Amino acid sequence: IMPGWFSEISPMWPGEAHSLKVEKFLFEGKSDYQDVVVFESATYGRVLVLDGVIQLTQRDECAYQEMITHLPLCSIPNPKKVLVVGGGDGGVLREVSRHKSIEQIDICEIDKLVVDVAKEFFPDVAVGFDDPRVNLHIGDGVAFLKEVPEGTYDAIIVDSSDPVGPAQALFERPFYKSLDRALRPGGVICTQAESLWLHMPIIKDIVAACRHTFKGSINYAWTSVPTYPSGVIGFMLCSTAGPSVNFREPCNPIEKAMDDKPSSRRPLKFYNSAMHAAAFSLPQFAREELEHL
Ligand code: AAT
Repeated sequence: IMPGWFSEISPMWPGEAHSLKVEKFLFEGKSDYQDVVVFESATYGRVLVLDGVIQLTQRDECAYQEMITHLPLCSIPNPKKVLVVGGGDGGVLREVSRHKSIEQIDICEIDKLVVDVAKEFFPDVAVGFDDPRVNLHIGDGVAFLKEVPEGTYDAIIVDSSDPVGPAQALFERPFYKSLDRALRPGGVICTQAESLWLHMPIIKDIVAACRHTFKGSINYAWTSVPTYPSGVIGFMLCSTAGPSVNFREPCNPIEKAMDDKPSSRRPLKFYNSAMHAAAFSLPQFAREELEHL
């Protein structure tokens, strides 16, 4: 490990570690769930790290937060009620609130320290909490979903950390079942679904579990996020039984979906309809491994 640099080391990506030069450590704390660190990097702005794993940087958070949100919300007409699981930094909330059809945004984040740290160190991300449609619940997403009445949400976005630690249950079959139950017919989920370069066995498990659970369409999408392991991240998009959803051709394009009222939110930096369509093109090795699951 080089002095003055942060290296992201984990058994989830053995033999490699992306490193960022540290200008200054801004926060180091420990919650009931995880170690929380914020540092100022030389080239990616401020960085949020949980249990040694990068969750976001100021420079590239736009790619992940915009894609994980607008891929599902632009794929259904008139989304009104949305649930976010994880996402305690507020970035996904910021993106959901761009949609003018939205009436209610619930969020269930396990770790209050993530919310507090985001509000202090990442105001451009935590701005998502300022929307009056947002209801924050601090608790485990698995327990929260058990209490949700059947058919409540149009879309559920699972912005979760990797399947080691508090997020492990968010990658298991009973949790997918509870998502399916919580959605209205034709409702959609979008979950953080790891890297094609590193996690093919995990991705195969996710796809198989979703095929088993969701009776609508099942699609894997991916995009580029330079500070995530291997520089890419994927998303699992599924719809329930009911009105069919074609994720590849968004029926609710972002230009029409977005609020046209003047707003303090920054404009989109990453997502557009061409990026949406492109996200579903998979490299040959992935196509071969995923198509017959
Ligand atoms: N938008 C930033 C990216 C994230 S954040 C993941 C969030 O999920 C964290 O705030 C974490 O505290 C929360 N979380 C973990 N487990 C649970 C749970 N069981 N219930 C509710 N919230 C939970 C993801 C970055 C992906 C990194 C890829 N390597």
